[in-house]
Amino acid sequence: MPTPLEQWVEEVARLTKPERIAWCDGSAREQEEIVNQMLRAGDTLRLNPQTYPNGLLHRSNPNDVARTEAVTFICTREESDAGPTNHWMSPPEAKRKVGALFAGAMAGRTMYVIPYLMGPADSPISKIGVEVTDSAYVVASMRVMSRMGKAAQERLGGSADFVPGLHSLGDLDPTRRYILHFPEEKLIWSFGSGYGGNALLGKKCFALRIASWMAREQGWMAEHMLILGLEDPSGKVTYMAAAFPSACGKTNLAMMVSALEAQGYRVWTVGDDIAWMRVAADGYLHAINPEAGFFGVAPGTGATTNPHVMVALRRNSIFTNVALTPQQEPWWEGIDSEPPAGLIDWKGQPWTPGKGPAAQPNSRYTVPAYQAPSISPHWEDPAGVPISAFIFGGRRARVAPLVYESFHWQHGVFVGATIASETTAATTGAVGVTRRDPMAMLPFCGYNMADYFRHWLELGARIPHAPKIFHVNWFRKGADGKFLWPGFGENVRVLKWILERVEGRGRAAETPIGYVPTPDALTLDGLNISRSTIEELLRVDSADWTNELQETARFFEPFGPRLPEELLEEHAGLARRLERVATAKK
Ligand code: OXD
Ligand code: MN
Repeated sequence: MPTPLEQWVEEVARLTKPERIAWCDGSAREQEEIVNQMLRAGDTLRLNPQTYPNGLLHRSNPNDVARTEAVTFICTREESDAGPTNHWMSPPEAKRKVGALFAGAMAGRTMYVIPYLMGPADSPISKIGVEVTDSAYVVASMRVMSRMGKAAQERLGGSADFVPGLHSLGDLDPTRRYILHFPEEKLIWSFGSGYGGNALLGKKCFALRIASWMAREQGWMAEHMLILGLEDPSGKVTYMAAAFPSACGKTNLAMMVSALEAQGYRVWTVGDDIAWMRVAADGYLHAINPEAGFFGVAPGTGATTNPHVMVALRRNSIFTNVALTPQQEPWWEGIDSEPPAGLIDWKGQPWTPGKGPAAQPNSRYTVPAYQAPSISPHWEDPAGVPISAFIFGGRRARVAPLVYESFHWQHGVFVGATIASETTAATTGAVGVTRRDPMAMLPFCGYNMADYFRHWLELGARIPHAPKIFHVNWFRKGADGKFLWPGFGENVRVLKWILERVEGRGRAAETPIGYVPTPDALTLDGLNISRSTIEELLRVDSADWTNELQETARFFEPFGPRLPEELLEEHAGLARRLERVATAKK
């Protein structure tokens, strides 16, 4: 009697007609074969074995370098269950249309079957997925990003409890590219792209879109959040989870070298992109990182912005669409060295100044998490780590102060639901446009976001020790257009204030938007920053926020009556508080 997995694999083989089927066990021998396959295909090179042992450089098709939200669909029976922020296709139409593309798509190719585990091997919070793919690059990347092969296969046994994901590169024609999610049957179909966020199905497709649906059904949370531990001078570690839109520095924050290390404050990394969280018996929300690696944006990463990752990616790492030096080492803008003579750009062409960036702006490194010097000793703790604070943030040149704390959970959900950010290169489309990105989940919520807000509100009421909710903005600019805050390792000063607020200390002033630190509440010693800059960073401008209120109302409109009443209450509350301040000033 075939197992449910064997039956599904047979079914997709009948559809896609591969030349051979390879079941991945995650062994070293298999890895060698996969790498050889990639080298033979000509789109992958070995990096300098002395300085980057086991390092690979992969060059993707230039039309396939970022997530493609316009062709990412949630396929629910009812369109309203996908909601106004998702693209929707009916399941029968999706199966017909994209099924026709999958038909025979793997002819002449190997079909790899990758059983994988999202989360630590012994954690009850972990889940199993199986990706079937015709891309060797996907196999090599899944090996870094998940616990794949034997461990997952053994945990699955003959059970049907896995999320199937079918992936084919097809012919990489962007007009035949579809990233489909069927949350009602917990199924993923991805066709026509090899880009990480579209093709490594454990990541955005399973761990966020399908998992967010499961989390609502089963009473837990799947969030686009990094997880870090802040150690204080007594050695106590307080865990925080933070949501920022793509390419806003989550990886750098999670792996930060603290500017306050001499004072005993140190940051430990648990995860850099996704958190799965459940209420535990101790009354805290406990988080695991479902992933096993980091898939980070390379440009802008260097010894000053993220020294820990620069150490980590020296071995066993895959680089995608970065430039290559004559020493066969990876190079990108912001790596702390000038472009060397003889640089080869991400398309494999000789690079010369004036030719544009040598590395694609969304080029990536894929590195095993355990290699990070900052990795937390608890990163694979089956029970997860208890979360004391949620931090929302975005990239905002104006409006949002450096940090503020919400008044209570419901207000915090409003703060998360209304975050906005200037867009980056992580997805196709215009860069630098401000868009609302609730909880940084806009591209990743697998269902109607109004219901997602409801889930947040309801779950909060069930967490005896609910995390306090904060908002940060490292990107505020002054009148001269320059960033006011130095960012990176200095951000620990903000985390320290958050820790103090969690512990019921930390000075703050009440403003219409929440509690903002008083200028003397932040630990600023050793930092060359003027009092007026700090005041500007912490300023809450009533006119800006009144405008923000209008934009928020416009953003809420399409959700109609499905939007929880509580968010409208919070909106009205903010309006009232701004009004009161305006009246007092007159
Ligand atoms: C990512 C993203 O790659 O959010 O993590 O786009
Ligand atoms: Mn992300």
